[in-house]
Amino acid sequence: MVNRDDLEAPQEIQWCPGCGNFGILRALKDTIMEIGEPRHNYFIVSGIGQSGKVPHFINLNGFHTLHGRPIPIATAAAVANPGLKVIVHAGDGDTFGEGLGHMLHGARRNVNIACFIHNNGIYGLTKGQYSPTTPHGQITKTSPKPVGVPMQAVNPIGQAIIGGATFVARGFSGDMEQLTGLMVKAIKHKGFAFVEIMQPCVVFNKVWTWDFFKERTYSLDDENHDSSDKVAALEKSFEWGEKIPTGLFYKESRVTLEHELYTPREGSLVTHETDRSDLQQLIDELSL
Ligand SMILES: Cc1ncc(C[n+]2csc(CCOP(=O)(O)OP(=O)(O)O)c2C)c(N)n1
Ligand code: SF4
Repeated sequence: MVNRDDLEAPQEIQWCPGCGNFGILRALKDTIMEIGEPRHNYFIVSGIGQSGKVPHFINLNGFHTLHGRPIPIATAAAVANPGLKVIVHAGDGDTFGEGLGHMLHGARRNVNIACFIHNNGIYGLTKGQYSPTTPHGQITKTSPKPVGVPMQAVNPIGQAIIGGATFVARGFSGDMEQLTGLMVKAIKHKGFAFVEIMQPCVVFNKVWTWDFFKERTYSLDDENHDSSDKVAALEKSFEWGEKIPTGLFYKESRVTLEHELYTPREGSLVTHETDRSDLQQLIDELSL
């Protein structure tokens, strides 16, 4: 049993008033309380960005690593200790810019981690440069005038499906109930779970406002979408404009990386006994 006070961290929250990150943090806390497992079972990994501050603002084990690199760190933790619930919080720049290769390899490995991607369509921390998910033609601080962003955006849901993620969903930081439900399912899922979370950056992205998402988002549940149909899920990933689908796009069951590595061998790294004399021998050899 975990309550809200247990999750309060001493650090002062340093996001702008109105930022979508508040909703994501709130949903994460609700998720941890709903799952109800002890706090030491969780490990939160983040990269650099506004999203990267999450481990500082929740009282759980955390690791704030380099920009683009949370998924490799999370992979190592999940493989070394399959008993942990490993969660990644990363931005759209973090995940689809420098981190895109890591995201795709994490997905094809089906490592047992839940990735919560804060997609505000902009680089927030570094003050408003266009990101890999900023739509073509949008005017930003760094897009050439008057054309705006001169290239097409990454399709996060499509990338996750093609990459091999076994749980692929989209939430919105303004719909707590749906987002919390998706986070609970993603953490409980055995394998690479990817949740794209649409998040307004009220300072640097004047297009993706709260109203923009409220007017456009609808739940795939309302359409009886078949989340076991990969091709239908991929087709849905291209729907973006007047209507933006949210909810579970795709789910399948596939053996995880940890299971591939440890079967039929016994135990994971965390359960291995370390023989200090072997270690000393190695140190002696290397220090010759
Ligand atoms: C290796 C490396 N490359 C680039 C940067 C500079 N940098 C810091 S945050 C950031 C982008 C942040 O945008 P995003 O990941 O979308 O997160 P947000 O702040 O919007 O949540 C960049 C490019 C860095 N710190 N380290
Ligand atoms: S700059 Fe944008 S993403 Fe960063 S805290 Fe402010 S509103 Fe949030």
